[in-house]
Amino acid sequence: MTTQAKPLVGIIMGSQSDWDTMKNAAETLDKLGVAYETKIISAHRTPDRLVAYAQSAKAKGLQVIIAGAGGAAHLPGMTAAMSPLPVLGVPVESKALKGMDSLLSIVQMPGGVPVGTLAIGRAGAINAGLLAASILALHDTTIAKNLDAWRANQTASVAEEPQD
Ligand code: RP5
Repeated sequence: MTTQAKPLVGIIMGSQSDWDTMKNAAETLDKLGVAYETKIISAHRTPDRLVAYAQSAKAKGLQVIIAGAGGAAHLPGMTAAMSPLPVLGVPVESKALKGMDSLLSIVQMPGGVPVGTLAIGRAGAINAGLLAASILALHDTTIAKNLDAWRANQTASVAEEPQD
């Protein structure tokens, strides 16, 4: 998906160590037929890369940014500060504080600079992919159909009774 079509979603993360979590967003977009790109961009270690990416994201055709980071997780908020695109923040689970630090860093944005904050870890990354697709589906009938099918499949996969 990343090489065949023009990316509509940018999945960015603060470190290689975030990929285990953020690949769940990528895999979700794969299932929904949404083209994306993935980049490591650290708000603290590569600030110039962050500025360049956030300021050019819309002009190069991206429509949604998913940003994952852990600990002092400033990447989603700083991206939202510099880009008009919707930014979905994924708090990556940290070793020291289990991702509570990441969650609070991402969710407590000041009024005027929104980040749509998801759950800590894998669930948040999956839901960020689904939410990005639902935003794109407002104007893309193929993605809308894929999303409807994904949801129907999920519903059908839930058993009525538990088993041993
Ligand atoms: C954050 O620091 C990253 O998003 C990552 O979650 C955390 C730890 O990074 P590494 O020390 O593993 O590179 O900036």
